[in-house]
Amino acid sequence: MIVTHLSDLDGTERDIETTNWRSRRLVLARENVGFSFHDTVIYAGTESKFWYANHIEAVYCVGGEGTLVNDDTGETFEIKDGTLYLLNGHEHHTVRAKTDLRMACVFNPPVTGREVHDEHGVYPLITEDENSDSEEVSA
Ligand code: 9YT
Repeated sequence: MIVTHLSDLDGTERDIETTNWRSRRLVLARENVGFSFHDTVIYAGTESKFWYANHIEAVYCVGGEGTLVNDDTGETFEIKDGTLYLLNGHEHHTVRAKTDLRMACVFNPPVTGREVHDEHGVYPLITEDENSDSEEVSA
């Protein structure tokens, strides 16, 4: 069993901040449980484009207000406390945060923590491999 608190992650390599968001990764691939689990805050007033070509992601809003656009279809959705979106089709999407949006995010396959969004907003597929440092498959 692993017990942790969000504040334990502050300033560690599990705490990632960009101009638009901060994400603390409570569960990563190294825990070897088949998913990663993140507490992400998307900052008020920002617009972020994402595309997870290699991952399925569930995003559950637990605070704040914003909008989500499915850039593949043009559909727009309101995001507020209690909204879940499941990216089960690797959709290109845009998140606009009206206020700080607090999101609980689950990724399958799990994020390792070494991914960096490429120019398309894609995370490469990196798997934990006990025989090498990392295995990277481009998107
Ligand atoms: C809302 C959203 O897509 N969050 C993703 C998590 C964040 N980009 C991370 O931890 O890398």
